[in-house]
Amino acid sequence: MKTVFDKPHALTDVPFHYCPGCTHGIVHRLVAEVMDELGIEGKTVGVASVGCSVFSYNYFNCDMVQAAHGRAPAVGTGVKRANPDNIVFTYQGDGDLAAIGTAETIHAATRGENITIIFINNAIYGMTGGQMAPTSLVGQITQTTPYGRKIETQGYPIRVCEMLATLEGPSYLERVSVDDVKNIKNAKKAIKKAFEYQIEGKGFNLIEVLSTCPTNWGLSPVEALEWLRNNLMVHYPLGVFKDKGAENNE
Ligand SMILES: Cc1ncc(C[n+]2csc(CCOP(=O)(O)OP(=O)(O)O)c2C)c(N)n1
Ligand code: SF4
Repeated sequence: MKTVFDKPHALTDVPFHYCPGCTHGIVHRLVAEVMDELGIEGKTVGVASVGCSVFSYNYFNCDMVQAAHGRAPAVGTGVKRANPDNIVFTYQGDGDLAAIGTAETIHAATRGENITIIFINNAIYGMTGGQMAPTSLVGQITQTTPYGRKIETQGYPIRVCEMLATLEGPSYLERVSVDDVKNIKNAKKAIKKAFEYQIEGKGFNLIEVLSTCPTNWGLSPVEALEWLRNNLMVHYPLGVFKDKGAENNE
């Protein structure tokens, strides 16, 4: 019988540990499909971060290293500089990238390091049980904001792509979502373009993926997708925030 749907080669056979309805798995698949299509599995090094996706080192078939919390862009920088022929990506949550790892993110971006960052924005700390993240929305109830995030005490949510777009270093910044088929297809296009930019030596690129955490949002998988659409996407508009490749072609 003809196989019409299979696992990408760049994913191992280890079953994902993610909760039902969590979109980490979709993003893993997209990254793996892109590796397959670009034929780069053998020279790709992924940097796993701290958070629910820490076990991504068990799921991707390429070489993987695991960075201390927030340090993935610094580790990725070292791997890429030591072996410029490797294709290097980090895979980080919002707690990892935009809280403890803010400095590493901003400095790798401003240096224009030729690495790809896959940034999972689910507006919460998933692994540790649902504390507020820098990207949690105003009013969002979390374990550490039981009455909702308040501007007076917790400040405003950080829009990472918009913030990094003020720097000259990044070559490509795009925010995507994986809430429906159309957006999943767009997300894959963006991830592929990011890897292609790295292969072409264009420098730092980051794809922010709006994602679900049904477990810590306290919602069913379907409700979580609706919450993402009706809330996350409103505060975090999808789109390209920087594309030096496109600018150069104008
Ligand atoms: C230095 C250090 N501080 C704190 C922790 C605890 N910790 C583990 S995961 C995590 C947050 C992860 O949240 P996020 O990056 O949003 O990823 P998610 O789990 O939502 O995918 C924290 C604070 C740690 N492991 N190491
Ligand atoms: S806790 Fe949230 S982010 Fe972590 S696996 Fe479960 S749904 Fe996904």
